[in-house]
Amino acid sequence: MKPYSLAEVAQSLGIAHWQKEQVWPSSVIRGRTHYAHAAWHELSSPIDCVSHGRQALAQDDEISQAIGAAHEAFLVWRNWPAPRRGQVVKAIAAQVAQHKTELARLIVLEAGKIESEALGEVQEWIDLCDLALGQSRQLHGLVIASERPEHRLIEQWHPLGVVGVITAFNFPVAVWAWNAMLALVCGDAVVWKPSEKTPLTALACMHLVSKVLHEQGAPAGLVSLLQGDAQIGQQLAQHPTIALLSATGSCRMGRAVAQHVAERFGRSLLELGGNNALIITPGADLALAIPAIVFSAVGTCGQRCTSLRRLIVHESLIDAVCQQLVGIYGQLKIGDPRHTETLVGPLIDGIALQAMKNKIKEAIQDGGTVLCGGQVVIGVPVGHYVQPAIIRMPGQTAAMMEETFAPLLFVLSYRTLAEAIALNNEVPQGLSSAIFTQDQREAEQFISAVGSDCGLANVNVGTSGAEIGGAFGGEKATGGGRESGSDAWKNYMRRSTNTINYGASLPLAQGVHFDVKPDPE
Ligand code: UN1
Repeated sequence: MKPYSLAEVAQSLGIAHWQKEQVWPSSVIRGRTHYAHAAWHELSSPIDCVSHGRQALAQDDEISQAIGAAHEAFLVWRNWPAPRRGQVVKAIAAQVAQHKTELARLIVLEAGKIESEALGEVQEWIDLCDLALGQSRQLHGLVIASERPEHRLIEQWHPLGVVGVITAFNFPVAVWAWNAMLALVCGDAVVWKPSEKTPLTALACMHLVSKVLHEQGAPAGLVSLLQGDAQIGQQLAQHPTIALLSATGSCRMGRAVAQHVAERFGRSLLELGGNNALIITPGADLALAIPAIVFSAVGTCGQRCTSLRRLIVHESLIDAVCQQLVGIYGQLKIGDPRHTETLVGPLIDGIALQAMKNKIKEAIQDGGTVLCGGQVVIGVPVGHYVQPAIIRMPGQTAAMMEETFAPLLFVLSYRTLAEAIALNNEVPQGLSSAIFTQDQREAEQFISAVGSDCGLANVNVGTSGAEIGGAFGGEKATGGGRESGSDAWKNYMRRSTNTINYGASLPLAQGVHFDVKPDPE
C-alpha cells in the first residue's frame, strides 16, 4: 500500500485550499474561515513528525463572534420543528458516509490510530446521526396526574441554547458528533473547540457540516469552530451565553472547566479520565478474555479513555494469563498506522512517551515487575512508537491511582470476588469496567448495585469499544456526565413543568386554604 499524505487527504476532503501560506484557519464561523495572525503552533503527524504547516489560534474577537452568531442562529433554529432538524442531521450522515474513508485517513494522520479504528470512529458519527434522527421524533415529556380536580401536570423539553463542546485528540470525530448531533436535533447551536493536536480533522468535519447546513437553509452560525488551547476552553467555560459546556479530557482540565461553569450556574457535561479494570474469574473463557484484554489495552495505543489499565486476575490463573499475554504482545505489529497489518500506531507525542516511562519507573519503585514492553520501537525523528508494556504488581499501589494515557497494563491477583470488586472500585475514577466469567452469580454481582461503581460495567466484553446506543460516561473523577445514547439527549434541553387548570375554581395544592375575598365592586 502506498501511504497517503496529508496533502492528498486534505485535497479529497475539499479543505486543501483553506491552508493559506502554510497557515490553517483559526476559526470557522457562519461557514467562513478566519485567519488570526496573533498566535499559531506548528503541526505535524505523530506518524512521522514531519511538519505540515501552522495552526492559527482563535483570538478573543473570534470567540465573541462565534458565540454571538451561535446565539442568533439558536433563536431561529429552536423554532424549526424537531423532526425537520432531524432531517438536517440525516443529510449530515449522508455527507459523512460519502467521505468516510478520507475522513478516517485524516484521523489516522493526525491522531495516529490505525485505519480500521479510524473508520469505526467515523461510523460512530454516522450511527449517532441515525440515533439523533430517531430522537428528533421522540423528544417527549410526561403527563402527570394532578392532585387537584380539573388540573393537568405536564413536562415539556425545550431547546437549551448555545452548547460549547471541548474534545480530546483521541476521538477527534466521534465525541464531537455525540454532542453536536444530539444538540442539533434538540434545537441548540454549537461552538466547538477541538484538541490542538487534531485541528485539521475538526476543520474537515466543519467543512462537511457547513456544506449541509447551507444546503438545508439552516441559520448561519449554527455550528462554529474555534481552534486553540486551554485558554479558549476557559473562555467558553466563563461565557454566560454558553448554556451547556460539554468537555472531554483529563480530570485536571475537567476540574477547571467545572469550577468556571459552576461559578455562573451554567451546566457542564464532563467525560474525564478513566482507570479501567477487567476481572478474570477462575471459570472465565480465556479464548474470549485474552483478545478482549489485548484490544482494550493496546487498541488506539492505549489512548482511549476506556482503555484497559488494570487487569485483576484470580490467583489460580494469573501465571497462565500473563504468559499468554506476553506471547501475544511479542507478536503485535507496531508501526505506521496506514499499513493494514499494523495494530499499534504511535503515541501522540513525546510528552505521552515520557509519562509512560515515568509511570513504569514509579511502578517498579512500588514493587512492580515489568513482564514485557516499555521500550521505544521507533524513535524520533520518525515518531514515538513504543512496545506496549505489562507490569505485574504486588497489589494496588499508589502508582495505579492515576490514568496514564499509554499502552501500559498493570496486572494483579485476587482471591475472592468481593476483593476483586473492591480493587475495581478503589481508584478515584469510575468510567469503564468488565468481568469475564461463565458464572451467572459472579456476573450479576459485578453489575449489581454493590458491584462495579463505574458508568460502564460489562460482562464478557472488554472495557473499550462501547456502542452508541447506551449512555456513555462515568462516575467519581470521571465527571458524572452521560453522552451518546439512551436519554443523554436530555442534557441538551431544558425541562419545563407546566400545571394547567381547566376548571372554574382555584384549589391550592397540599390542601392549603388562602381565602381572598373578592372585591364587592
Ligand atoms: C474516548 O476515549 O473518549 O467506548 C471515547 C469506546 C469508544 C469511545 C471512547 N466508543 O472506546
